[in-house]
Amino acid sequence: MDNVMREAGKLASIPVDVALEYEDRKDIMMEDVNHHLTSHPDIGVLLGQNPLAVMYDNHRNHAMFMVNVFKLNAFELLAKTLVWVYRSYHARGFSYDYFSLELNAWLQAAEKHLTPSAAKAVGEIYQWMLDSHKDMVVLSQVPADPFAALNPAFEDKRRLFLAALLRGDSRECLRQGSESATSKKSVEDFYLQVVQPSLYAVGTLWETGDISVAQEHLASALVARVMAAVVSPLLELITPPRGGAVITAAPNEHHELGAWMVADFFRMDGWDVHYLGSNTPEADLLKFLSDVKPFLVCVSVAMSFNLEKAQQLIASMKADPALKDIRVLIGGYFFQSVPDLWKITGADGWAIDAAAAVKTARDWWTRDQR
Ligand code: B12
Repeated sequence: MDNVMREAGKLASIPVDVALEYEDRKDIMMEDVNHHLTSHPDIGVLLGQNPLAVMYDNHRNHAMFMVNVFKLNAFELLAKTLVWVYRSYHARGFSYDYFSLELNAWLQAAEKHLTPSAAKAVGEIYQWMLDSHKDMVVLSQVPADPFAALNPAFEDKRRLFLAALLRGDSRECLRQGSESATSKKSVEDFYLQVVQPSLYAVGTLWETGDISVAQEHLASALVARVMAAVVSPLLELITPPRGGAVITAAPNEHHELGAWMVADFFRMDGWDVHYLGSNTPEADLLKFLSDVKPFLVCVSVAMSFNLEKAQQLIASMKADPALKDIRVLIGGYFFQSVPDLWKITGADGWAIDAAAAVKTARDWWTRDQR
């Protein structure tokens, strides 16, 4: 993976006007790609007998994702995501040959529908993806271990909690929560050593086709119940000696548990927390920030296609004299695997998890109080 990431890091930047041209022409290019693949004589085998709608959906996501990649020149993110695409679609029956055919079809569509200079710039990225095909096949077969590099003392708890989530056993999840989360320190460990890795494991199982979206929904709903029923009551009595913190998922972002966990860590650290949950629209968030005037805002992004939304939000804040001094901390799952990606969002800082988020915020706060 290191090699592929290095090569991705060397790809030539895409000029802004080329990224905008790709965005403008993406639908017509997608029609060509859909047509090209639908008329392939072996399409049934290529898609592993999945309905065509699944492929169309993939092409729509691909176009949206590539707009982000080109606008942000986020080629390491592209490399990581390509491995994920190969793994998750192959697990659902797509053949590896489908990916080469699809990427070739995008290359041809770019040549047909973009101006020659834009087609050349974009074409170089597609050609790199095509050249990386064999690496992608190999890398996507390397099994991910979401429990690696964690404190072994919590190994049993993790396995039991994950098993209960997968069985949909709410009683057992609540029982484990009540037993594990009894004080500030134990909540921190329960969140970071048990709940978060269990959810990552749920994601990996979905990615490899071992569980359905319904089971993923069930698991996240159970976690939300445990957090609300067991942890929240422990946090209510902490008086805020520090500043205000608005914590939200980015516009269009539907993953909320990471932001929620961050919010709970801030509560335990004595901040005056306003937790807004998922998918807060930009205009409403800006208005809320100017009403509340917090010391900082935490923005959570889990899906790469929401990166640009977060970037726009932060740009709007920085352009507004009333909001420009509010510190912006950004985080979320995929920032963990692409070093420095957070910098393209324009945020003031990034943190890998809820504990690190609080530490960064506290450093900023302490420095400002001097
Ligand atoms: C639960 C879940 C869902 C739930 C979310 C429910 C909810 N109420 O939040 C639902 C079902 C809605 C969902 C939907 C989808 N999901 Co989903 N989901 C997950 C899952 C399994 C867990 C997410 C989670 O809660 N993690 C636990 C939290 C605690 O971890 P965290 O978010 O990383 O947060 C920590 C840090 O990142 C950090 N942090 C987070 N935010 C912030 C903010 C700041 C400021 C800071 C400093 C730090 C910080 O601190 C947190 C605590 O330590 C992940 C797997 C994963 N690896 O995370 C997939 C995952 C994120 N989903 C994925 C996908 C593909 C999807 C879907 C497209 C399809 C699907 N699987 O259903 C849709 C997209 C929906 C959409 N339009 O946005 C992929 C994304 C892959 C990629 N390449 O981008 C993942 C990684 C699964 C996988 N392995 O393939 N999902």
